[in-house]
Amino acid sequence: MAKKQKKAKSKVKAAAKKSARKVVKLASAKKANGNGLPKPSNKPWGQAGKALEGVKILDFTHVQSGPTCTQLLAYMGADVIKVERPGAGDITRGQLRDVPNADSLYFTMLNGSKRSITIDSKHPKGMEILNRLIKTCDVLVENFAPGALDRMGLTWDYVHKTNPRMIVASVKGFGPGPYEDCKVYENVAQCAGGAASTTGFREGPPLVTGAQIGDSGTGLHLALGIVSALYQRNRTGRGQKVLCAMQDGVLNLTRVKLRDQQRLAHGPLTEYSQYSEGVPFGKAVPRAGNDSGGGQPAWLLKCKGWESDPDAYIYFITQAPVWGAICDLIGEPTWKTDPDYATPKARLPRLKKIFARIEEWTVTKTKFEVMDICNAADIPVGPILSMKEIAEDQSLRKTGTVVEVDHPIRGKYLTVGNPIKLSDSPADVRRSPLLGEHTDEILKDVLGYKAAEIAEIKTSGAITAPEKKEKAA
Ligand code: CAO
Repeated sequence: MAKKQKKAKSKVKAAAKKSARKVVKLASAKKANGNGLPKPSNKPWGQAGKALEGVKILDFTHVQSGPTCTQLLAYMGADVIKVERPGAGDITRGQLRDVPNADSLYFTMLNGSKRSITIDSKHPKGMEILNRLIKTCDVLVENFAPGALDRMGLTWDYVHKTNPRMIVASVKGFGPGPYEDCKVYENVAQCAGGAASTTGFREGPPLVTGAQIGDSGTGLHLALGIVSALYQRNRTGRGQKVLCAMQDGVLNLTRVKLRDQQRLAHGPLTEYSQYSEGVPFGKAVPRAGNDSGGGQPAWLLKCKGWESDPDAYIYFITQAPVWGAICDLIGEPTWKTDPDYATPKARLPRLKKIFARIEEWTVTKTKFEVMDICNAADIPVGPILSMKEIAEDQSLRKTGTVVEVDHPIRGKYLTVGNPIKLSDSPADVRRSPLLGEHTDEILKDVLGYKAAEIAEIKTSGAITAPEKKEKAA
């Protein structure tokens, strides 16, 4: 037994040495050519390996924020090993189920291109396996409630001592401060990050948005933190902690409203339709309905069919440089020279009237006709696309932004591929793993366990559901 452990230890050590050698290799390449880079590859584009090839992620994430991050890293070529609780797995496997007994779309659309291993982190043998993973992997990503990782025994000090190269990346609801111990879900972050108070209509209550800026938004921030830490590790040889608080992530995405909060001290926000309606501003940034949020006044306008189609709308931007083209299009050529309309400043108090007139024109056309006509004249507009239209959009399928994958239990489903396109690292979008689907291969190929050891692990209860533990006992 002791011999076996020694052997396993030396295997893990060898893997750690190998990754250390990589860093040394990079350092000597630096000496060789002065800029730290190898010679440019002459392999065809897309065949020189994936961007994050060789990076191993110990994925301790669940629900949405963390899984968004690790799915993106998997699309970029990292080997993402998702650790799940035996018998249960990520809670979203069973949430919002549409097909009985099949992993939900909630889970499958956030966990593609990953491998799944079941490990009970509260079982001594389970912790032994986790220790090997920590020694072997480059990044540990987690989004447990505050303190949960520490309660498992995986404190930063412990992980850093076990593998000084490991990057430990976390999503939490709040950063250090009065709310740091709180559990947080998407809409809590939208509310605390300033998005909800600035979304919706002035007369209505605060509104949360359908875009998951708290969860997926913070997951994207975390992914950037991780690749930056990996890059820095090439120089320093050591890992670091990466923390993204959901409140911070939402605020980052809502920064234009903090901009407006400061502008408010110097006078009314003239591009808000509230200004053109003569409604005074209060002390905080108000909700601005469908106002643009930028320097070019804009609004949502009805198109042909709006009476029966809830998505027959176009978003119309009255960009100043194309004001003349807009006037010609809507049949108001005199507005090009009329001092009440000719300049952006003159138009600001009249926006309501202007958009009403533009709508008289858009309502005679479908949103796609408005799109075609306006884009031909260089006028920026956006059709309100329903999810049905997006799901059926062939151009999104062609670019790999919407991808159909096949799942052994639920069959074919659509997922969102990699929205970030790398010309030399095309995304490899694969279906999500079944619970524990790769347990054996990870134990054997990644962690170097022998068949007899794997058999022992299986009966120990460290990787199986509690019912099976009872049977085995
Ligand atoms: N084996 C054994 N135990 C495991 C395990 C495993 N493989 N994986 C997880 N667990 C345990 C943890 O140890 C923890 O147990 P303790 O609380 O006893 O220490 C528990 O499962 C999970 O903890 P949790 O508190 O994270 O889960 P929750 O469902 O109660 O809370 C959430 C969920 C999302 C509110 C919370 O995780 C959180 O606030 N996360 C940070 C913010 C975040 O990412 N929110 C976005 C979620 S998506 O909307």
